[in-house]
Amino acid sequence: PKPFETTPAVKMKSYACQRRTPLKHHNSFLTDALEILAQNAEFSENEGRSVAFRRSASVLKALPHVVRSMGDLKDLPCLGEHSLRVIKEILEDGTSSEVESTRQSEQFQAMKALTDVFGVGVRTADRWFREGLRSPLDLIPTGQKLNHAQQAGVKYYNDLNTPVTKKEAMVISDIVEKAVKAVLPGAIITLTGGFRRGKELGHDVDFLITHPEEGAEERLMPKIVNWLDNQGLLLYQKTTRNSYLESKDGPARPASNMDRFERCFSIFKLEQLESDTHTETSSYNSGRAAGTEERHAGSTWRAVRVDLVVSPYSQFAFATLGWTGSKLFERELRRWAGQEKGMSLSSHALYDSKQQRYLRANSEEEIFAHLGLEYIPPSERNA
Ligand code: DGT
Ligand code: MG
Repeated sequence: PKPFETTPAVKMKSYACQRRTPLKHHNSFLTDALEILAQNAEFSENEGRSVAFRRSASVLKALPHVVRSMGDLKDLPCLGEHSLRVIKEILEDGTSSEVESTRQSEQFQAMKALTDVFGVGVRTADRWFREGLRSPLDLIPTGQKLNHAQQAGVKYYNDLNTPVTKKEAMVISDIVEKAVKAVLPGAIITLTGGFRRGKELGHDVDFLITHPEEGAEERLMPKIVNWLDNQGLLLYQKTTRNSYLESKDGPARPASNMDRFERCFSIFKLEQLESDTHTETSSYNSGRAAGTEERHAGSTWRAVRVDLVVSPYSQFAFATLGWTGSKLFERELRRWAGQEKGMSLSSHALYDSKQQRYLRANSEEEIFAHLGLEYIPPSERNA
């Protein structure tokens, strides 16, 4: 092939849920940059701008080749003027000045460090930033009022910002399996989130739990939590009850994309894997500026974020789809349902406004079919 020939245009669908997006792709040098701008927009609560950058990045992730010139982007959807400008700069100069100055700005770095604390959202981080705080370490001398989640977040800051490996996720799977089976025989446990999509590393481990007998899953979480706690496996947990039936705004139209399942945000105390204790333990705490938990070199455990969700069997397919991600893929599924199909999709149900009825599904495949979409397996939902 001639060296400067542009790659033949790829026919690309405009919704991420219409495309296959593998985990490993060819354009990280561009998508990392666009995602910095997306994150920065989130820090200033500019959601529209953030989603625009995320959609642009996602299109590049779905490309089967490296982008080498602007010509390679011809006919691609979702690439706005701003994203194109950034891409052009990177293709020509190797970096984008806007991305680099964002990355290096005091505000961006502080917002990143503060929102990296478990339990701290953008609003809180922004308030702290305006009060002069720059890192979790600043929280202690200023005597900020912290809720229980944030206290745990500060205490285990280093561990919780050390990516969870697939191996660790598997160990936690075994523990959760054991806990759930002990309190409700016959229950079904599914690993969801990034690990279901094939990621090697994650920020947490997500599980969905159900039981084939509808109703058997009610009030299950406190029992699971009790079992785990009695084994000394929990450093923190907050359980919220199922509020789906009580909600006034109708099942498929929750107030936000937050769902209403019985849910437990937790921090597990995970015994270090034999092979990791010698080689990796010290790296958890060394060389990191922030973090407040002094841990001795011989420490044999570490803190890991685990999310548990309990779903009734009749909603399990929707919950599985809703909890597998990626976040952008989920958002695009809901947008597709609403804008293209006149339907409303949540992690609980799918409502067809034209037919004025809920559409049932026993599998993710059936949900894609209801939505008129080709089935995309979890490993290709990395939008
Ligand atoms: P990571 O960062 O490695 O944990 O990556 P993910 O993709 O596992 O992200 P995570 O754990 O934040 O969330 C897993 C998926 O679950 C995410 O793609 C969307 C969904 N999800 C997270 N929180 C909620 C929620 O409150 N409600 C609903 N409906 N879905 C949620
Ligand atoms: Mg996750």
